[in-house]
Amino acid sequence: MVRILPIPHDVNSSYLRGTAGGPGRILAQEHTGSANVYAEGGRAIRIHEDYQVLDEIPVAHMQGEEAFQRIRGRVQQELSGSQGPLFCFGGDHSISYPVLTAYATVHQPVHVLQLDAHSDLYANLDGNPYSHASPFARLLEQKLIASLTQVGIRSLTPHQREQAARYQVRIIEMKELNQSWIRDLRHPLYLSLDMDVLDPAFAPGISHYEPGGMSSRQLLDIVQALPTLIGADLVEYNPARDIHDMTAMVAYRLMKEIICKLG
Ligand SMILES: [Mn+2]
Repeated sequence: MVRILPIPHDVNSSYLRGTAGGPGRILAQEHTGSANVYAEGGRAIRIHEDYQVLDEIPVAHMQGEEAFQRIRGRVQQELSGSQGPLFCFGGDHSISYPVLTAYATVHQPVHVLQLDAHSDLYANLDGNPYSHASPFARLLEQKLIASLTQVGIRSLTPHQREQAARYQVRIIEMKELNQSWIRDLRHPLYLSLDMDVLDPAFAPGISHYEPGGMSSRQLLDIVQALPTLIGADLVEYNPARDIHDMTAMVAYRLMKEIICKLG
């Protein structure tokens, strides 16, 4: 059974706070009466009835290494119980560092697919090595993931191109988007989905607006074409920037489709 783990943590965001309020707002969409519980493949995904929403990790106001230790420890604990796959909810993208560190500790370094407007490969940003712009630099330099494939990227700097070359990151930029990379993905596969991979027109409830992104349809097609996942996170939904919960509803739809891929 898939278990959902809220991680409301946004102190490592470089521009705006607010993503700590994301998990609660997305989960609430199931009970608004606006949509039914079915994924597009026909499967009913009753989050609160058929799956387990775990108690959130209390890291909303915790800083730095202390918060990451809490996240890493809790994810390790949940994974070692072998009670089924985890779906982690940010929070900002910094949480993927402690979450994937836990996967590497409990199982083995996993192959990661990152869907994102940004490569998040900065050695550090504004002097913060835990920045939400740096989780994948930390994971790669410590060899905590087996490989990284990034799709939808449209904000690369020369520094990030150097980092990508150094760590052999495969990048499919948004300007060259297709689906041929899907057949090259390796197992065990983990999905890290940053909501800003979507064009801001489709997902205004995010902190960083990068034009020229995916439509909701393009992203759903990609998720549905993926092989089975060992785990996933969904990050960077910022309810403070949303309009009538429209981005929360997109995230709710994506959560249902991703759960179908978690077995
Ligand atoms: Mn991003």
